[in-house]
Amino acid sequence: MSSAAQRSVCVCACRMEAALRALVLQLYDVQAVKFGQFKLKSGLTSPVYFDLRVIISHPELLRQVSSLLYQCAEDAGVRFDCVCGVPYTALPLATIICSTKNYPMLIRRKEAKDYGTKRLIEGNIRPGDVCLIVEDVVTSGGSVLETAQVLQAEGLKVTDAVVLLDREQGGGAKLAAEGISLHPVISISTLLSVLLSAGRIDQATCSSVESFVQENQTFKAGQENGSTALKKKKCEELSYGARAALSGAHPLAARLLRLMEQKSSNLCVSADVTSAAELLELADLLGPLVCALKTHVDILQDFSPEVGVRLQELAEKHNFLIFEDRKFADIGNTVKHQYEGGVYQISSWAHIVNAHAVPGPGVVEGLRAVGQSLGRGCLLIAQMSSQGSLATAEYTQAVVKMAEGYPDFVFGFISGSKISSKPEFVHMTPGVQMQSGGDGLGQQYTSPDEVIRSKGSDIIIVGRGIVASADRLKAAEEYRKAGWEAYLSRLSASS
Ligand code: S5P
Repeated sequence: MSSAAQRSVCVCACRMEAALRALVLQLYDVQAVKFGQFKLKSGLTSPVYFDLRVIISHPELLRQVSSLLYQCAEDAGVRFDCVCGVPYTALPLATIICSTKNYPMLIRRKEAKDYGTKRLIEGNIRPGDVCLIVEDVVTSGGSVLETAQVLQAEGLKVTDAVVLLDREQGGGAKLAAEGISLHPVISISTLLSVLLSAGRIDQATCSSVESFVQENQTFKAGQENGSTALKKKKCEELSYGARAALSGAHPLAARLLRLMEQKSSNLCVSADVTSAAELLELADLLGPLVCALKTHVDILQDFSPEVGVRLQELAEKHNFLIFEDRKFADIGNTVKHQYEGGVYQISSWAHIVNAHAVPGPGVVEGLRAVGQSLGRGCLLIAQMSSQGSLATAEYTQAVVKMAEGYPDFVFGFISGSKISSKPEFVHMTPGVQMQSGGDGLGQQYTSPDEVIRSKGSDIIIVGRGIVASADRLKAAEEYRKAGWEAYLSRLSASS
């Protein structure tokens, strides 16, 4: 670098430092930062309190903070397509960034409206876009993460967040463990040292805040202060095999994850054929390549109890699970009968069934009353692949919550992407074909690579991509390979 260039970098850095110093003093002067004894929401008494809401009463300061937040993202080389502020204090900050820098904005609602569209995000959502999160203060990182999860459930990517003030209590580490880089404009240490050197606070105040920060780390000691290996493990994606060994894994999920690892397959074939002979032929032909075989038993023209028995034999022979895609959606008492009795006696031969959550927890309880003692498991339908699906982000989140209430029976989801960060849950995604497009009846297709690598799902469900192919075995092998390679590259990207 030439000496002139070096000088200009130095001038820039000094200017930036001066700007930050002036900002800290202004924040103090408008009482956005206060020292004393403050009772926090958590019940703790803190020697420092931040109330950045006051900055909306100071237009010049509001503009300055917004500009520094944007500059912070720019300096870190963050690439993004749109911006979302964490409600509520960061909303005006995000608005100013978007209007001055020409970015589309999204608004996250804290509560979904109970009329109209019931959306949790306002603004035009373009799945796949990268959304930058803007926040005023980060303590544990919880609010940023919550907003990120709502955005991710809508198909947006969240890789970075900018924050005006990092309290340095573990929020950065927590977000990093979730794959989000936090970029603070000011850290609490910088704030303290500026205020101390300007004589706004004394050494005793400064020390008491420092001790408070140190003693109130929110990211658990083992994760934050442990060995590098431990920290790395937290950020790394667990393999299917490792997830099978988790103590909280449902026995059927563990069996499924284990056999996926053994067979190098995250492919579930949707055997949507209408004759029993063809179904059994398909199960025998593709059995070695799949982790699960999905049936719609009620489309068979010639079902007999023999079909269930033969399917079980083939599942044993080729080591796969049988998933009856019955999509139960009634009150508990009715689904109990539908699962256990009638013509199909589904619980006697299907390892896995699925259910809509729309009736409420009773649907799970009815199914569980039949299936749990048989060692069966259930997937809740949290999202659908079809165009115009009414499953909103709020609905999907409620389904995840419902699933968490039944860990002894519900072990995962039918969803378009990973919707729960709990590694015990298995995500299965339908609407998969190598080519994008649809079927003219509302089905929408995504590629195996997109589903597994980008959307973080675990299992691809492929129907006509294989069943309608002239060479079903060859097509199944292509899908198995594509799904598995996507999984391997996802694993290596996280390590
Ligand atoms: O949202 C969904 C849920 C399911 S289970 N979308 C789906 O397509 N399915 C099922 O997956 C559907 O009933 C069908 O059996 C399979 C997809 O078949 P394909 O031929 O379109 O791959």
